[in-house]
Amino acid sequence: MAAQNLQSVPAELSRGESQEQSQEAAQREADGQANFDRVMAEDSRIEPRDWMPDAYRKTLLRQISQHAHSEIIGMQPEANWISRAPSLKRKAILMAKVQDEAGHGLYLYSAAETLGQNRDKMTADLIAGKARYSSIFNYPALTWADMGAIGWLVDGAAICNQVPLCRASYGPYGRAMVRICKEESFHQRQGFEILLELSHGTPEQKQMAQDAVNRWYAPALMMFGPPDDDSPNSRQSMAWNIKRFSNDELRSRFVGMMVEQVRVLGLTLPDSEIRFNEETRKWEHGPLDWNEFKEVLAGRGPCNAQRLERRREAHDDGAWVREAAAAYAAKRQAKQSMTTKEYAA
Ligand code: BYC
Repeated sequence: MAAQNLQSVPAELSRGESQEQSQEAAQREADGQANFDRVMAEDSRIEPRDWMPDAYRKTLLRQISQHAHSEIIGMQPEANWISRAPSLKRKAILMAKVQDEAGHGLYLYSAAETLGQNRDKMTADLIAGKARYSSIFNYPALTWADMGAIGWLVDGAAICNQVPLCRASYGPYGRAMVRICKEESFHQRQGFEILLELSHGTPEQKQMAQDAVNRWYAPALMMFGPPDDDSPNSRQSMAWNIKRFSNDELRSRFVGMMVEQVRVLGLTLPDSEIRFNEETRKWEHGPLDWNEFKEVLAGRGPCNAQRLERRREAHDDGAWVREAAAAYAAKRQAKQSMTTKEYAA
């Protein structure tokens, strides 16, 4: 009997403790949820240490990692033109722009890390072809005018999509977007300026600019994502104040902006169905090939294989840098702990 009691007392105690712990955990979760609901209702911000629902964390990680990978893969079409830029000035500008994209990728990977995601894992997923990045970067940049069209249309679409993200409910993402948008705005102007110069150049140059606009227009419109009826994530992301506007709403605003700017360029948009609907007060555009979009997302776009192959090569080429950085960090840490020991002694 005594032996039985001896065994049962600690078991009961530990059951008691774990019940208490689980009650505390449940209370913490209820408080966390109440705080989260309040923040959403007040349109305020969630910070990394705040409690957040798992689904919110997952949605943010899905979007932020996709966005970070887009910036990194997005360096490729333009980097391919640095050595072929027509002047030293153009080379310097393009190089600075591509460097900015790398910076954007790094801010965004850092934002994803605050949600508990490991950066190496994100990179591993990307190079294994398991992660998404923007459809737009699976199209080829065929001529110098494509640098203009990418800057004007692709960065223009990016700004339209990303300015509302500066108010995203997750603090680190919103703050990263503020800086990114400032830089994107410079990028768009440099693209516009390339096209402006070409469109006022020789007839061949003007034609080259028009061809580039013709090729990038529809893929740029698809950057905003599938039509609202076919966008499974929009509603929840908008309820959580991550996305502020639907895909179609932003696409329509973008068309309205481009209609004005293309006139200044002296070029045209390859879409005869663009019109302003007086009733809805929205810009409308012609049909887009959503099958093509699905093919690109499935990895079967014109450049998907090439982009991933180049990213893998770059990762392998960078192995020595990662090894050197790790060795340097270990050396510094050893030196630091030695100093701490000496200090303690
Ligand atoms: N490409 O329910 P939906 C740049 C996916 S970088 C590929 O509407 P959501 C630049 C979507 O992820 C520009 N995938 O999703 C860089 C989802 O799949 P999962 C990058 C796309 O998240 C260098 C599924 O389709 N910008 O500007 O509510 C040089 C259903 O879609 C795309 C960003 O990443 C696409 N275009 O809305 C120059 C902005 N569209 O995840 C320039 C941040 C959709 O369920 N991201 N999908 O497997 C966003 O604003 C939103 O994530 C999206 C999609 C509007 C893109």
